[in-house]
Amino acid sequence: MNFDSRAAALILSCLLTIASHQPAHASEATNLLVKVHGPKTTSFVSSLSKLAGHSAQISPITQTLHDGTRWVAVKSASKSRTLSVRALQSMPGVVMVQPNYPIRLMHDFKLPKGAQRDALQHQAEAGTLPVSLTTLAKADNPAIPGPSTPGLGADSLFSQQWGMSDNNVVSGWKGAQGEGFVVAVLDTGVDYTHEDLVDNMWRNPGETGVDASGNDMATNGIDDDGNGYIDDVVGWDFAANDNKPFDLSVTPFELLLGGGNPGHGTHCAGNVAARGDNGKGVAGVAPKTKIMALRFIGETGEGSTEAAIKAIEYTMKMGVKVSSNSWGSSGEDPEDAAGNQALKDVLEASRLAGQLFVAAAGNGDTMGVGYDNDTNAAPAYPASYGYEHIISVAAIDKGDGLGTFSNWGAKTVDIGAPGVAVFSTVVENGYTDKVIDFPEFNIVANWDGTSMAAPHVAGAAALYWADNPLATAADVKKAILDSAKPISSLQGKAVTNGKLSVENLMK
Ligand SMILES: [Ca+2]
Ligand SMILES: [Ca+2]
Ligand SMILES: [Ca+2]
Repeated sequence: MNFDSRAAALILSCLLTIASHQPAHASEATNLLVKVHGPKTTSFVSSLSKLAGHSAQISPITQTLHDGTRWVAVKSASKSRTLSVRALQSMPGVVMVQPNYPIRLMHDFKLPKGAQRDALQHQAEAGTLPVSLTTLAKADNPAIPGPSTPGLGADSLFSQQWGMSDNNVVSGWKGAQGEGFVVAVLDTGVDYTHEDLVDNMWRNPGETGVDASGNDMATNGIDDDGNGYIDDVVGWDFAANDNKPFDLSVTPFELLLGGGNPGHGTHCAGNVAARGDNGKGVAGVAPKTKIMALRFIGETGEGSTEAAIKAIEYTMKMGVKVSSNSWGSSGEDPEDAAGNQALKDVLEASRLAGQLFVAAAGNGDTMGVGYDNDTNAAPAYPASYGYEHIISVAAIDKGDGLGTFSNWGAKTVDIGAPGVAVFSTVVENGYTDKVIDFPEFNIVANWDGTSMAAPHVAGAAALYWADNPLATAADVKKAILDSAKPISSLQGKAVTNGKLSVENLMK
């Protein structure tokens, strides 16, 4: 099959992250999450240390939860020294043990077997691949630019963002434009040096300015605000464990042959809050809101439940109200009755903290459930978890059609938003609606996915909440859902039967 003709099918196969299934009840493992009675955490850690000696690394990953428990990550030091699940389960204070479910970008974006793939491989072996296919968009972890003054002027590429006109966001900007508000983007990171994002990056006030010795707190190597993270100025990288949540992507060649991250988080961040009216590029739904970059999926498209939980914990610690979540976990295999309880527990904590959790409804094709997937019947997590602070977002196209790949669900999907051929920011000062664009090889695919739709809703939540600071998460969700514009493609397929309307929301 020709890749180009498959573009619709491949649409964002890579753009929603999904956890792969691993045996949940393996008797031995090297990487586990353990739920412990909170007061017993210290004694658990010390007795486990004694039991496992130096063969295990033990680290708490949540605060004490509403039920008095907390989650601890337990890893054996080497693959050959596995941990006995039974031994862990029988330890005093242990409530349950589960796998540290992987969360990863789907890899089926890669070229299927066939002539095109063979030709690329042949060229790679011959060393004749074009440089454009083997070059990273940008090297990892560039320095974090200091604060600067945003420019002024029209966003010259704004007209290419069909989703912004569809929502009539401009009419929603008559009042506030999301000033003073922060949205956390939990994803593959963000190109925080991008000209249209840099001035909207969140700056941790506790790591900004100078310390008592006159050194820049952003780079002094000290955890100045005592939140457990050193020099976390614009967010944190929970995948690489450093203070630069840069959106490192693989080369186009690697993406085509082996899969990986195509710069997903930077595209999502632009939809939330690319800087508006700065004389550059595009504008997000909330053009003056700040983006907190929380990277928990790496360049190969892999992350973990542990890293996702730490990112959510970080948002709570830093008082964030809205997070944008274009990723999925499938630790809820029907054969795995316990499911991803650790993820569920931290989502309940997020609900209790008064947050709004905006989630991509999921792309059925990438989840192995096929097109036209009804999440009432085949749920997609975290979007389909029943917590009332989640807004589950389907993808619609320019003509109000439901994206062919998009999940839907009369009770489990709330609303539609732009998610087909979405134009936004990409790594290294780029702007595009194409994930990959090599017409000379007949390889072209759009930025399509519920991954792209969710950030539009997160941006809308920021706009509304900035304007209504006394509102609760429930109020904001109700306002967004109540102002949805009905469209025929979502009749009976979403709670609202309709799509996001920033214009109606901000009236
Ligand atoms: Ca810190
Ligand atoms: Ca510091
Ligand atoms: Ca701009």
